[in-house]
Amino acid sequence: MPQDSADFLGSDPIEHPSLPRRAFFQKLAGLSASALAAMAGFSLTTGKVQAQSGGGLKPIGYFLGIPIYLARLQAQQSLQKFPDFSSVPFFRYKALAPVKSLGATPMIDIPEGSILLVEFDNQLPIPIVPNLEGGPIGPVVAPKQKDYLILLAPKAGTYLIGNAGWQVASGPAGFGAVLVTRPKSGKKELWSGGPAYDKEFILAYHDTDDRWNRAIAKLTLPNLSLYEPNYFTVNGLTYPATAKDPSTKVLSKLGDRVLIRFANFGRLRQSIHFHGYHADVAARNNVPEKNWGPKDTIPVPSNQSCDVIFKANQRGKYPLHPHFVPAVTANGTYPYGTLALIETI
Ligand SMILES: [Cu+2]
Repeated sequence: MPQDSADFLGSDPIEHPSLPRRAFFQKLAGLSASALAAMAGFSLTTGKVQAQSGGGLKPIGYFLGIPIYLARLQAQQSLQKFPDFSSVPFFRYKALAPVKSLGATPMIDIPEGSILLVEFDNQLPIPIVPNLEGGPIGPVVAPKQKDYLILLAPKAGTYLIGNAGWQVASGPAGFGAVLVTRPKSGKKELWSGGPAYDKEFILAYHDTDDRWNRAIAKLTLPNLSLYEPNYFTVNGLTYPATAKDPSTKVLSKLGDRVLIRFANFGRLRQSIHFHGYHADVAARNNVPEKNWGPKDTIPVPSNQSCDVIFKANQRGKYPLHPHFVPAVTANGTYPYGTLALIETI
């Protein structure tokens, strides 16, 4: 590894704002995976995970009555072709079955309050430090090694799993997995007693300066003082693929209450604009919004989530896109990028 990349790649994990449960998280994260496995009376290597009809995970064991879930992700490099005929290297978490993949973005779906072990199989030539934004930071996972991020699933909501080890370059590089925790009520509501919905979508945004990714692919340090993103993806996809993929085509029936969980892994703050409908913000970064009111543009800060609900009160096809022109282009060519479609039938 070149010497000049040492600071960037081997740097200490960044500090994150606290969650109320952070103290508990860290206590739990302090246990090794094998210690936790021993206490729970099962072996991680023989623990079986089976797919559920809903695509969720099944518990692999229990600890003091609390269900334990295992989700497996692999960190790998890929080369993505864009409609401007360029190919850009990305460094992403890939979902390993039965973890679902929304486009290229893994989605872990478990009940709130459960114990989650996320296994990271690092196939990259450089270490990663997986983390939950605002929550625990996992171990350093060396190249070609596996290790676990262990956490207590926070209250029902939408959370971001990133790579604290690469600091500001992590999102642009492509890292990101969404953690959705479900309310104990078992109902289609954001949290127990919270806003209800009929259909649900998860849209995860990334912005990328391809010069950064090309530098990282050569194991060199990007010019961190200059960030001019020119590629933009939602669930790892770009328009027109976004208009066809079931994860990014917001398809519903007239009268449905449609929940969209926005997750922004990029460095830019996005302002996501609706055509055809107004949406209510239900929670910003899992903090319930007290003052509801119809909005056609929803700010989603970097490394945060925002849960919005709109009523599909008219039929038709309408664009849904960040209100930032470069974000609907591929290196300046329009219309690509994070342009997506809402269709109500
Ligand atoms: Cu528009």
